[in-house]
Amino acid sequence: MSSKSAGSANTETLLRVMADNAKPDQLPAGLTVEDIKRMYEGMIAIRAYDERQKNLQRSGRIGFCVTSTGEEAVQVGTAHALQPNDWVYPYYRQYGVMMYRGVPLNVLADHLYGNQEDLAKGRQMPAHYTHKDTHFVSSSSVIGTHLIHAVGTAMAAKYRKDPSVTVTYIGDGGTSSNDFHSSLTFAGVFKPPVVLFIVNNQYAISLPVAKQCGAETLHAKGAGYGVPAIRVDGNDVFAVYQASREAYARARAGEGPTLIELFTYRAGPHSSSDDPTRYRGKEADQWLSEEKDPIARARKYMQKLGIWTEAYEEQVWEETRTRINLATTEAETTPEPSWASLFDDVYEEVPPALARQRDELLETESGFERQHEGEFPL
Ligand SMILES: Cc1ncc(C[n+]2csc(CCOP(=O)(O)OP(=O)(O)O)c2C)c(N)n1
Repeated sequence: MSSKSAGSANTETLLRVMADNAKPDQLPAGLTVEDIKRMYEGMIAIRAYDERQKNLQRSGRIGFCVTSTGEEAVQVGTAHALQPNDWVYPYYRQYGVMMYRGVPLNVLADHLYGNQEDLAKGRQMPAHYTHKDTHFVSSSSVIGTHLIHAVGTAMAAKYRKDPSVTVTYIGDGGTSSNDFHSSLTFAGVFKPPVVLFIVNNQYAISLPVAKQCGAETLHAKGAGYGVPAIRVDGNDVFAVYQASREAYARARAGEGPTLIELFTYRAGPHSSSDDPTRYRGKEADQWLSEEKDPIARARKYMQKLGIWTEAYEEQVWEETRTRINLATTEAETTPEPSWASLFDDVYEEVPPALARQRDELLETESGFERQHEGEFPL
């Protein structure tokens, strides 16, 4: 019997591609130099977006944000292997998958501000992105519920002989939810084309994973449900890609579900409302060191392949920051949704009592604006 817990790295059980310091003698399976650069740039885009979100929140220009610093490889590695018709059921920390699938930055920025262009019309909690055209399903704040929807979507695809794969993500904390149990039960029995990623970033807000789960690893949970499982170094973008690609291929070939634990670390706070210094020491800094940071590791690998220069690095950062700043500046100057839009999408024909309330509200809104004109500049 082992006394190791799901919180330890247990590195011998982790799938890795960037495992040693040797110069790679070939590119990672399935990837070209262009792919590698695209993945690297995708990780930088997430890091830069987080940097911007954090600054906007700290300066009071947006109310709330969720970042994923340190978890960029999880998002890019899993997204790179997806096909356009596949379905994504994220939780709040995987907006990078949406960015990587080509959703314009304005879509993300508009949601951050909840303005009138926000696809959720300012009604969702911030950081709960959605994008219908890329099959990025709006996440629920209630931990775990989306896993059931994901497995159901995959069951429907199997029934309709639709070749899409459904992927979903859950945190280490989320693996304790009832819905994790229900979804794994259905996945194991009906064997739909679904891939479930456990993002083991080692904390559920302040609770370390060792207090969340008594098993040695989180991927061990798959065996109990008859779902093949693998544990991957979640800061090795090429290993994440390799495991994802193989699992998606299995799903597409009718071989059923896979559970993949991605071992990583949440280097930032849980959200902008959290202060991690209250429950952990300086360990977060180590996870952004040259040895552990997923971006630094990919950079070193690219250096060894001879496909990275400082000029390239500077150019990528500068272009990325410019694009992000432009999108957030535009979002900031876009008006907020009108009060009357509260009444949209509820009834096909607004009932008379509700119509009266809407009209009263509209009068109040215009009266309020007249009274306070110029008092609330953006
Ligand atoms: C059913 C439910 N219980 C509790 C919460 C409060 N809550 C929000 S996020 C969170 C922690 C989730 O941690 P984890 O699943 O490890 O994901 P992470 O945020 O670390 O990426 C909790 C407990 C909730 N939203 N839903």
